[in-house]
Amino acid sequence: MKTIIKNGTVVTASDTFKADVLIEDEKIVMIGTELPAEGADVVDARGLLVMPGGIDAHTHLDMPFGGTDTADDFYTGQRAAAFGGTTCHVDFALQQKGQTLKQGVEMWQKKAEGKTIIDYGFHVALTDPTEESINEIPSLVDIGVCSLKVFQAYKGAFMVDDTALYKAMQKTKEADIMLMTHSENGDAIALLTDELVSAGKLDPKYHLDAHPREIEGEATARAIAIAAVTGAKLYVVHMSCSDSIEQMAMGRAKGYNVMGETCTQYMFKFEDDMRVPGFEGAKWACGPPVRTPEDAQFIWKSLRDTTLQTVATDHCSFDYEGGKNGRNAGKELGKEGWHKIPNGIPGIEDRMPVIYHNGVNGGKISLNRFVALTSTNPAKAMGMYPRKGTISAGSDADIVLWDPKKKHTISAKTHHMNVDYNAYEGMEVEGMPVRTIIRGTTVVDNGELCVEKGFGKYVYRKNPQIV
Ligand code: DUC
Ligand code: ZN
Ligand code: ZN
Repeated sequence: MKTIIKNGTVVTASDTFKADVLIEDEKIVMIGTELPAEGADVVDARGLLVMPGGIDAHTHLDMPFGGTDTADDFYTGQRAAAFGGTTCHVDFALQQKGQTLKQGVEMWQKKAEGKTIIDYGFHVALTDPTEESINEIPSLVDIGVCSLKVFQAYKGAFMVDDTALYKAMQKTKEADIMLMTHSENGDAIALLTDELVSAGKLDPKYHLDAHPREIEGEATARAIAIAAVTGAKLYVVHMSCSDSIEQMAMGRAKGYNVMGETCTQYMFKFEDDMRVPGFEGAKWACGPPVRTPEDAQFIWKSLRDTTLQTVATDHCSFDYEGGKNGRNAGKELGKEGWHKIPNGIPGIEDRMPVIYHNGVNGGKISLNRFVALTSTNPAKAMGMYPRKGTISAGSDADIVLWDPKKKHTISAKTHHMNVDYNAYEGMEVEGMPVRTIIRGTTVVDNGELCVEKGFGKYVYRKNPQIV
């Protein structure tokens, strides 16, 4: 099967140029001007940008959490991703207590099986750091997993202590695996939570008081210090504020193997959104919490100056009013107290348009930087480059055709995510994907899903790079 994308403007993390792209079967085979079109399906991309498909390095689909399960499973989440121009994601498999890391991955493989629309990989979260589990880490590369997550928060659930973090880093260093941290001080959060709840402070806004910015900064500094001592590669997920990002800047200036991710919501949702009267603030409960408009500006600056190198979503969807009509329970669980709100914000579909519109159109980042942050850098960090994350001969033909003039108003009424609200409701964006291609096959074309469940393939990943 041959396809040629003609007359478009190819955009990579480094270059923007007019060229045709020839695809044979699943791969890009040639890029050039006036390429012969004989025997190929011709896609006319006049007026469109031809970019590598988005890669979301941080999602939670079909995950049990906070006394319920996420609203999106692999089908609805990946379908939404494809509509938003994302062609690949890496989801978090959780090790279950008493089980091996590999069993965690197997469990998540089963959740994905038969439901996939886009390509995907798994990180695995170390939640039961026994000697056997620590010793198992290097063998993860055999199953295509080159990233291990450690929670410094969620005491009593996922959190592990610094001994485990240190030992895990020694092992990831040995096996060339990326160690990822959720960096907040879980002991402090647990103490603050008890204090607030015992004092009857139960409204959603108290979630903010239990997750102060200083303890995100502290936990980030601790993870970076341990990475420096062990020499491990460290990727700090969902960095929300200047306190942690300044630590990242320092670590990188010292030449440590460390990098940071932020997520779309931290540039658009703020503490004041959680402080509104009533229960509405529960929509924005996530960990780390949303911060301030000043932090958002700091994040944009850090995305531009390369202190932060990826934008993911931490997509973790719970209905605002769940638990009825056969739907999973959602945010309403926290009506008894903010500490029972399942943490998470949806966004797998919106990341690319929202960052493009506000970042590129808004003059905050260049078009090439947009590609780097949303596709190329996540591919490198997660051991998928250059197979994914670029437009280059030999790469998978994962391509998004982007109409820079197409306008769209984001809304839960029209989104494809299986959740009853949208974090960017009413945002008018200019610049939308019009065709999403994965391994040479059109997956979404002008608002129509073109593949069956099961199309997406597992990606074996190796050799993650600090970008
Ligand atoms: N934070 C969230 O908001 N949801 C899922 C897990 C996490 O760390
Ligand atoms: Zn997290
Ligand atoms: Zn997460």
